[in-house]
Amino acid sequence: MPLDTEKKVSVIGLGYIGLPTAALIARSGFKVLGVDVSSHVVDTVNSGKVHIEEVDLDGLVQGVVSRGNLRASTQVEESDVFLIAVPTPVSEDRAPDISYILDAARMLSPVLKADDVIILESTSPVGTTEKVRDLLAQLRPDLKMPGKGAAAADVAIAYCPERVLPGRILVELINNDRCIGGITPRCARKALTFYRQFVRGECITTNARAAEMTKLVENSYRDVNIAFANELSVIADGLDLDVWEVIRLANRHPRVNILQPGPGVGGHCIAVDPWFIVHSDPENARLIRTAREVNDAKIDHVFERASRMIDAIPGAPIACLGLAFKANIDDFRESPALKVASQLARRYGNRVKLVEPYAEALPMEFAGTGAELIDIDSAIESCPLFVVLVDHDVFKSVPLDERADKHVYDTRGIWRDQPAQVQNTAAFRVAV
Ligand code: SAJ
Repeated sequence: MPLDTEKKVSVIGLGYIGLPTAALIARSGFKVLGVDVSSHVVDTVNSGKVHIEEVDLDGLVQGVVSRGNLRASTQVEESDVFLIAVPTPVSEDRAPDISYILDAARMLSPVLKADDVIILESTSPVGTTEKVRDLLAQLRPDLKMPGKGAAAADVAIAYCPERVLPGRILVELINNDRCIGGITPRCARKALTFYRQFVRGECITTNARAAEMTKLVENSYRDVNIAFANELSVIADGLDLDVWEVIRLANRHPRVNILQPGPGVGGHCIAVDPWFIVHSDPENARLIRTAREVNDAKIDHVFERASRMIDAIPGAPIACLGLAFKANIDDFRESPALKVASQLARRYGNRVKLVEPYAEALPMEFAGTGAELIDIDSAIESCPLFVVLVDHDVFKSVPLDERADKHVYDTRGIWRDQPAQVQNTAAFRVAV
């Protein structure tokens, strides 16, 4: 199919999803306007730079900005396709907050015209795309909205969740299958035509509500499965078993595939999205809620267990390895490692040394604690106690002879060759 690159695309929200998406669409030849409320983000993008760390994103943005295919603004302009990729946080009481999505709809409504396509990509509770449609119907009574009355609609509205893994965003944006839910089948077809121009994965159409739920289900599925691994690890701690060994052996069964335990579940997706389902049906979402609770409780378990190791060796400096929510990225959102390390810093003050190759300065959670950021070599030189919180490659590559005498609590199972007498196990606790 020839590219319809005469069309102008506006991407509202230039975050972890919006910016890579905008840059990829621009690389396909479309003229793309990235819209963000932050003038810092807008200025950064217009200068060909990026404000987030993601593999290969800097070169891509630099290229499309210099060719004039991507520019950024705080103001939305007339376009043919509007793609909304703004955050949907949960509030204190675990209710989803769709106000940024509705703000984006309000922002684009004055420039909306017949034949435009509006696509929501933000993770959303079921029914949000219809709410966007209802808001636009209210703001633009001159345009016929889809699913309202029998007449053909003037604009198309669809929901198409992103599914990309941080660290692999650009590859997965192109290659992953997409699920495209239209308010009507015609909306889905229009959105499909757009995605086919830059997505290589299969694009499957459905209705908007099913697509919204699909996204939430994917992340809840993973949360439930990680909760199983985390629950096993707490049980294994009590029984003084090596949980990684047990999982490795159990996974030899042809129909068993247990995930890996860690200090908890972080990131802005898996630790958040299941609450959207719980909120929409609290009575029936029992397993999904419990999984969230199990994964959150793992953070407290790790903190308590690390404290027991630290209390056994009074006064010794403690190296906490990693603050990011997972390996090899600079994203600290909802990070269990950051939560454990900051609690340790509040309890043990300047004894706590943080090693995080992806941080230039300590996050504000450590303000006033006396904890400091050091590199891995200084930690090996100066710290007898280690709490491994993130499985960054640089930590994995520390050879045994450099850490054989360290007391280690390894929440990620990357240093399983550590001598038993210095691992934070029941045997260690008896020895000290
Ligand atoms: N984790 C474990 N054990 C595991 C796997 C992960 O403890 O075996 C932890 C990680 O350390 C991290 C958290 O879970 O703290 C989440 O990491 P992740 O790599 O599983 O996922 P995210 O949050 O980076 O990305 C997820 C992906 N969803 C699924 O795999 C179903 C991604 O495809 C989504 O696009 C993304 O959420 C999103 O934006 O929703």
